[in-house]
Amino acid sequence: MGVLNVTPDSFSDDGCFSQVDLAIQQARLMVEKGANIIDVGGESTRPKATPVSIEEEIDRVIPVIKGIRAQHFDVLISIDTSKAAVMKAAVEAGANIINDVYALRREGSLEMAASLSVPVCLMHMQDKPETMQDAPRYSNVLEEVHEFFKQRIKACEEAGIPQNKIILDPGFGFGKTLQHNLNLLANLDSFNVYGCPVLAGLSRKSMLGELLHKEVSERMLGSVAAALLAITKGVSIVRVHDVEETSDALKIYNAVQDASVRHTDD
Ligand code: 8Y7
Repeated sequence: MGVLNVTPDSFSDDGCFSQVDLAIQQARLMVEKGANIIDVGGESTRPKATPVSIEEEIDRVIPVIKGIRAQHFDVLISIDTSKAAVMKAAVEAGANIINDVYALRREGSLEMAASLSVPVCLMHMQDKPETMQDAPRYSNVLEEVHEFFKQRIKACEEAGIPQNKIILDPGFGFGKTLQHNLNLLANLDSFNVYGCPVLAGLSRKSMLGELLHKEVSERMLGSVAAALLAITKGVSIVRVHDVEETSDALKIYNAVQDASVRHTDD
């Protein structure tokens, strides 16, 4: 899953291409480099980020989703939003998956996702983006994330979203300290018990910065290593910025996996 941020500052507009054209160009590049899903987001979920209105978010993401669809790329589109109205507009414009960092806990989103009948990614987050990194606390982060998944799967099923349409994500960096994140990463394989695909988003995150003492722009190799580690623990989807580099790592991994299931040289 390649990240496509369509916030006003995410593309340098040189005057020749519109923001929408640049975003579509970026999507094309990610598909060519091996992305199977493009995650389109119009609102930053970074700590301290200011929320945007429904109208503004729709104005940002819908032209990009329609544009990607018009190019007939062989790719799924996920819409990164927690707002019911944005989910509806995005799916009507051609999005295939809802990626909600609030795991359908905001007003009307559970019912909306059920009525749209597309797969949903339920991400764990403690608190909300504005304050989640102030003082994250758990008695046992792993148990609490499991408990959260059980509750959200149940809520989804009661709303008419079957388990086979659910993707689970422990939400690295969302209301978690470095130790919480490492504990979750070390035990990522424990989330495979639900029979749902697991998604991991580790790309360029501050936990990598803390471990490597590197700025965002210098975290590519760490991100690839973290993505590969997540894959070895059974995740089905990795959400990344560096599609080409991650795709190289996955090709090596897949070749070795294929060889190990064949057991012979021919
Ligand atoms: C994640 C995410 C972000 C993640 C899922 C960033 C939108 C922060 N991170 N969605 N979104 N999982 N499912 O650093 O980890 O990319 S935004």
